[in-house]
Amino acid sequence: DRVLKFALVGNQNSGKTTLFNRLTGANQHVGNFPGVTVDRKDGSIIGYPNTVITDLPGIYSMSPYSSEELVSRNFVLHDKPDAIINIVDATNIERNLYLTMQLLEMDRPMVVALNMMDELTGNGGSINIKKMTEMLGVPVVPISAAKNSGVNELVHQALSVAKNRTLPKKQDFCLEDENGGAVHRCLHGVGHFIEDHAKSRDLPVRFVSSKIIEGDKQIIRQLKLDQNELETIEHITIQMEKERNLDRSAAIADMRFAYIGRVSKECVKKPHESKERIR
Ligand code: GDP
Ligand code: MG
Ligand code: K
Repeated sequence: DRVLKFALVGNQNSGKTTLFNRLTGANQHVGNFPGVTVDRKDGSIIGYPNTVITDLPGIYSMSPYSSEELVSRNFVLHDKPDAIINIVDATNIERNLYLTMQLLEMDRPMVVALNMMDELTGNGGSINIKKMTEMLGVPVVPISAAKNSGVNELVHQALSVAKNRTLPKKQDFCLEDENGGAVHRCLHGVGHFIEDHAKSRDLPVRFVSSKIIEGDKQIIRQLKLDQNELETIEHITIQMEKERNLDRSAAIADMRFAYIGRVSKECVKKPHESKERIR
């Protein structure tokens, strides 16, 4: 059997280390990512010697502004883990899903480990897991890494998407893009334009499109776009900024947060306010 590679990705304080320790026990080794002083931990999942899980640095975004962010996205783009395990703090869901949205764009097999469920439910909150699975297009597994609940089911789902190479179901995150779908049109326009460049370099079209619109120099360099192509993309992007009345980065972020807002509204029952708990 081939070795299945997993990447553990999440925000700081989402419980990544706690989960990694649960998954690997003593089967860990510690190192460094090449060229940067970012810690790297690898281990095999207990009971599955033909697996390697890599604990990536805690990050909020897949932008290129820190070594941690670059290490994480290069790992997903170039090392191509068989599946991503995205750990999300269920008590801080809107903030954590910002990274999830970008991971989904990377179009790799993925599961969401919804952590800290003990804390959320302990405070009277709840999450509609079926609905969230539907809206994100990947399996969502409620867990408590600290209490060791849900972890077996998480392993089961992660092995399943990795073995079957199950990609996220295509969702249109631009649904909330009012003003006549300007961001939607821009993403599709740019996507169409760079599709061949991206595919020939085995890069995910949707992720690359949003990064180019955001002006990401590393991705632009990797795609080897010529001056004419860059000018066309700039033209499409300026058009979108005018229609949306936001700058490019704000418009892309706004689109992600609008979708997150909908996921949260439809799937999450927040813990009671303390006043209500007393009553
Ligand atoms: P990391 O920064 O993502 O590596 O997060 P850690 O694993 O260090 O966890 C951050 C804090 O959250 C620690 O105090 C953990 O004990 C706590 N924690 C982790 N998982 C859970 C959980 O499932 N439930 C609760 N209530 N706390 C947790
Ligand atoms: Mg940690
Ligand atoms: K906490």
